[in-house]
Amino acid sequence: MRNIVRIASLFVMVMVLGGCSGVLGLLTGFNPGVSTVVVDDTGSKGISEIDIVFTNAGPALDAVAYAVVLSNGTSLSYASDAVIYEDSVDLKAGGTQTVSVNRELIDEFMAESQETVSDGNYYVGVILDPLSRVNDEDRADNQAVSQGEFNFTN
Ligand SMILES: [Ca+2]
Repeated sequence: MRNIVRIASLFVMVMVLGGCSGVLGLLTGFNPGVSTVVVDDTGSKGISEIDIVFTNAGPALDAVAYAVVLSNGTSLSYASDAVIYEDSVDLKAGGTQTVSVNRELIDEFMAESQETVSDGNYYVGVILDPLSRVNDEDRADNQAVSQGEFNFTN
């Protein structure tokens, strides 16, 4: 009995000290991710469509935010790369989900957010849950980047 009380108090301490969301993520196996980014750049302004495959190893998660960025390299930064599109995705338990973002959506988003980027060739990256709002036991799989660079023309 004493051991059970000890274990219970230790658990409460870990929850309080470690931050509830992180510990809950570890206990329940939440692990949304993004696996592939496929770009169609055959449009008159270069990049015309981006197909993103999201993964979700754990329980269902609703409205998980993601950002599409243009980057000069394969490592992505939500803070410093140009964000050309943002939305959220509902992820079913287990399996994968494909989302297509077309150029019209990108242009609308950039006009509204007043994001600007120079014409040029870029890697196209996707960052899932860029502000770390959802439970996730492994954040290493929350970014994916295109195979090579693609032209973006304003
Ligand atoms: Ca993850």
